[in-house]
Amino acid sequence: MTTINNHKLTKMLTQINQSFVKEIQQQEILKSLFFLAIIFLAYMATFQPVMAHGEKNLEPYVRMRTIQWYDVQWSTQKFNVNDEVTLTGKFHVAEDWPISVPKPDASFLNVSTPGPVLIRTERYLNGKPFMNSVALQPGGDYDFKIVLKGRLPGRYHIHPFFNLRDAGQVMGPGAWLDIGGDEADFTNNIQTINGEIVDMETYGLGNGIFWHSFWALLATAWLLWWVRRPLFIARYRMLKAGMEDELITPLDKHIAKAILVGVPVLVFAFYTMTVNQYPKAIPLQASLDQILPLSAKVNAGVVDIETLRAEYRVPERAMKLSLNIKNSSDKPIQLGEFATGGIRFINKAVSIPDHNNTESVIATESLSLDNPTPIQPGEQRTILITAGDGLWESEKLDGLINDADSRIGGLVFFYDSEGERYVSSITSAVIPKFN
Ligand SMILES: [Cu+2]
Repeated sequence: MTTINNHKLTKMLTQINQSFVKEIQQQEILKSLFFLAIIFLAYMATFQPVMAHGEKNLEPYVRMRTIQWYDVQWSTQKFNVNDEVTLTGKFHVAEDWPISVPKPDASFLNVSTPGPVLIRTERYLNGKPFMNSVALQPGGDYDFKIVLKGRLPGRYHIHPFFNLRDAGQVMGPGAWLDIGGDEADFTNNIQTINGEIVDMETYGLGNGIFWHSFWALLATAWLLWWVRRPLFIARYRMLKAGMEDELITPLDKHIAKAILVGVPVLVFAFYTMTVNQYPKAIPLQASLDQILPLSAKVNAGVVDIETLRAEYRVPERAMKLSLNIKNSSDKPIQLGEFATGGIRFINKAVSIPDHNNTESVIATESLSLDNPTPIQPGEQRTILITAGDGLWESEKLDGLINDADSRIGGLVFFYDSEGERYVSSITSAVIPKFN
């Protein structure tokens, strides 16, 4: 009797205990949900409208030592739906490509947009049209041209960028574009090689939806066929118990055979129908375009530059570069600009004919030279330049000193007495100075 009583008692106690534990658990869950909600609301309250889109997120050495953009220019920044706009620019592929970034042997030049607000109609690299990815040569200079057409009205911040395989996106300078007009007016008609005019906005849409849904339904049905039964643990136990033959029924086998034969037959049948209906078709291109860099660097052998020392002074937010410059041209030259990671440090003492209407971050009056007199033809001189501006911090380039790869890269622009420009790419390890 006592054992039964004890047993009953234990059971009762356990039940009480369990319901108590349950109540406490529920309370705990409610409490945590409440706190999560508070945290979420507090977080939401600190949100600002997002004005950037990740340009500053990439490590400074990737932004400074991979694709070095310059002269990026929009033909217009205010246009209407259906109007064409041209984006042109140049970039230098840094010689000192970071060791941790895969070499740019498959890179895709694109334009970042918030959704399909533009369509790209043409794209050129060094004057050659190209559709695919391209292999870039470190040390090479390239010029590009992209023709776009307005699609959705609005005001957008648009950047050219390079997608580097296995490395990510290197953003070029951005610009605000105002697209006016009416979305309904947008047309995107092209003529096929058969002379037929097709509307690219709707062409083949029904077909695409049908085939996607068809395969999705078939795949889901096959998945559900198996998922509706007891899954892993039950099946594992049956397998352990030597009942593996019962895991797959004869009906399963029949259906599997029907799919195995049916799907390839279906694909082949519809493929044949398509080929008969469209005998002249060009497959989607997936090759790698080979486009050589511009034949000779504009400044090859004319202005030689060597970086002797680079020092980043944290309190002053200033990069001090000691440069050894040899002017082999026949005119005096002056250093007018230092550009890195999307920032342009301008020496206001030099008048610069500008080829840039993107609002790449420009620090005017931020570049000073210890010896501003022009470098004479044949002269070799070591000068100390200081690029000092809060932009090092606000553009998050000063994170360089915390990188495992604390090397800087950038472009130095020289101008001779007749306004001719010489571009040099520099690179150096950076020594941080904290006081
Ligand atoms: Cu932007």
